[in-house]
Amino acid sequence: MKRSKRNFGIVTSLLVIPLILSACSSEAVEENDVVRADANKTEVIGAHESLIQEPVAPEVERDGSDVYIQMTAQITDVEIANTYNYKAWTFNGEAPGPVIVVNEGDTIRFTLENLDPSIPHSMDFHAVHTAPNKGFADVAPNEEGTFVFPANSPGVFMYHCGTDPVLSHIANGMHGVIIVQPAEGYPTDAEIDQEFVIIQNEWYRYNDLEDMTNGEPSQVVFSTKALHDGQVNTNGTVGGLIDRPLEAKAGEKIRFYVANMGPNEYSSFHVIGTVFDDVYIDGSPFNHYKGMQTVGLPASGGAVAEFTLTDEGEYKFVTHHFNHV
Ligand SMILES: [Cu+2]
Repeated sequence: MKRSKRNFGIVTSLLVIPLILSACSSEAVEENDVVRADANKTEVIGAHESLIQEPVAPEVERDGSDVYIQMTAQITDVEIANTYNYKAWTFNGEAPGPVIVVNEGDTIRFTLENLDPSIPHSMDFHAVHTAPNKGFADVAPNEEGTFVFPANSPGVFMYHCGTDPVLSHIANGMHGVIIVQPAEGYPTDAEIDQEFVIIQNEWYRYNDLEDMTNGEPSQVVFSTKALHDGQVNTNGTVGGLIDRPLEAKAGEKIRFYVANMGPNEYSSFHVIGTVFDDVYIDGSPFNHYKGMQTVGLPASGGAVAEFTLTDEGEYKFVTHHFNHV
């Protein structure tokens, strides 16, 4: 596999794009119940070998402050780069998984349906308080598990599969964002004209825990998840937003719900050609900062980042760790 990395986005008078390019090829050879795609320990679990499970949309239904959320763990090919499909371990067939939005004070009644025929998966919501051995417990293949959590902390949170080895489950694609909207809103709500979800994650050599642990990411990518009807929804694909840049008008105030899935890299999130007027670290209204050039996002970190593009044009966003750009 050839490794190359580029990671930045573009904003126009219209808005943003992230991208990365890389090339990769794999050639599968069966070995016991594992398929080794090359000498670099690229391992497809035998039961996953020819498995492409059609993405199943999440179900979210509200009954008062009870929110019933049904999601799937499933195996799906995700295009990481042109001609390079990664047999991702996913939530609902997307990597990153679909964005989930609830309100502060809601009770999340969550069901995980594990469609993977071979290994257990689970759900770890960073937005909740629970005993992980109970609330984030493994769900066996072809079974489902139901868990109940209060969502009492507003913010932009990561969710991910917490099944051992967690690094493999996250790096193979099982991560996403849950937004808990603050009960009293953000002080800048009335100023916002457009809002988008932006997620950074990195990819490694296929299902190679050694590479995930000690290697360098082969791709560092941005994606966007549809927050409103008609918005673009992408996977963590190199250049995924280049062909379909996010759009806004010059002078509009833009809000990004931005999060870094890692699993390993820090993100120094920066939009070239502007300054973040208002930032809420981890999306908490209490963590209100002004005038930030770059928003630091540790692995699993999130933020609400707001800015205005005064001049018409194309604006890129990057992680300012330029070895990844
Ligand atoms: Cu998993």
